[in-house]
Amino acid sequence: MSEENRGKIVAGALAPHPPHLVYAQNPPQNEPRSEGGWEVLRWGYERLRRNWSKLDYDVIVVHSPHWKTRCGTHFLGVEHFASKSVDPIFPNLFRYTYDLTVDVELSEMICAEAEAEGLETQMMRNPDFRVDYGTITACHLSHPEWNKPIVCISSNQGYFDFSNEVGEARMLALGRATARAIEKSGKRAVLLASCSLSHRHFTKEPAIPEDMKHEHVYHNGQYLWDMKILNLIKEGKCQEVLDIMPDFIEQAMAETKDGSFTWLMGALGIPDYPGDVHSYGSVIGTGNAVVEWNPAWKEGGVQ
Ligand code: 2X7
Ligand code: FE2
Repeated sequence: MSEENRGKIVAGALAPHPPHLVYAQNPPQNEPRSEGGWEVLRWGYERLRRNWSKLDYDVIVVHSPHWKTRCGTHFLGVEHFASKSVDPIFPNLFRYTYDLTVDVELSEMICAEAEAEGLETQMMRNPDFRVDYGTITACHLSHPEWNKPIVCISSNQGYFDFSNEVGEARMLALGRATARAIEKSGKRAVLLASCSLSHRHFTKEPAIPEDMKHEHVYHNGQYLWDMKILNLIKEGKCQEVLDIMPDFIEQAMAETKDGSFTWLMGALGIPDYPGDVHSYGSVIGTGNAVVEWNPAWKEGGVQ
């Protein structure tokens, strides 16, 4: 394959999925109506969308913590899904009618490369499968037009069944497999790691969920952990982030325990250039950041 026909990852993002962010936006697909809220995080997504509207890409590849699979990593393997997604914890905020297409060819290629890495895998062929809200929310917030196919990857339970170290090793392997498959496919892809950072959250919801006088950092230790991670990312030190990831997971109850972040790092070749932190904010006390990496920045830093 000639150099120009090679597929590539054109960008990647940490793309948190609290359903609150979609609720606050009032898109036509979501039934409940809101008065807004969580603007700073949503402005971060606005910046991401502005940047990505200038990129040429064919497909969105997303890894989600809310599609949990017991035995290995699964991939959506049906071309079209349309249904209503209702958040199990926040049905008052998220009842979203979705209609999406899947790039099954690329899904199968990533699945095959993941097997070559020694990972347990499976294609998900049930046409009535309900796509998880972590996938739908991150895709909606980064590309609400829904006019590009997606590839959706489940989170296997390696961190929970074995250890954080086993989980991390698997996710780096899955990331490498994703990058190889994209390269072989000849397609141009953007990647979404659909996850929050620190994840300790409120146990009581305010009467008006979008009443921002209630929204705040839950625990300063968790906040300091999030800042440690984000400052390393801003300095281009993602290997250092991975070095402390097992401790971060334990001490900040981080949602990175489902592997999305480390998968993204593996796919991007563990960036040694700065990621652009578009925004940080809490949602029911959890730490969330919208962060973008573009391999074209490798030489020039953040543009
Ligand atoms: O799934 C989530 C999350 N990760 C963080 C905050 C609020 C709700 O849902
Ligand atoms: Fe979540």
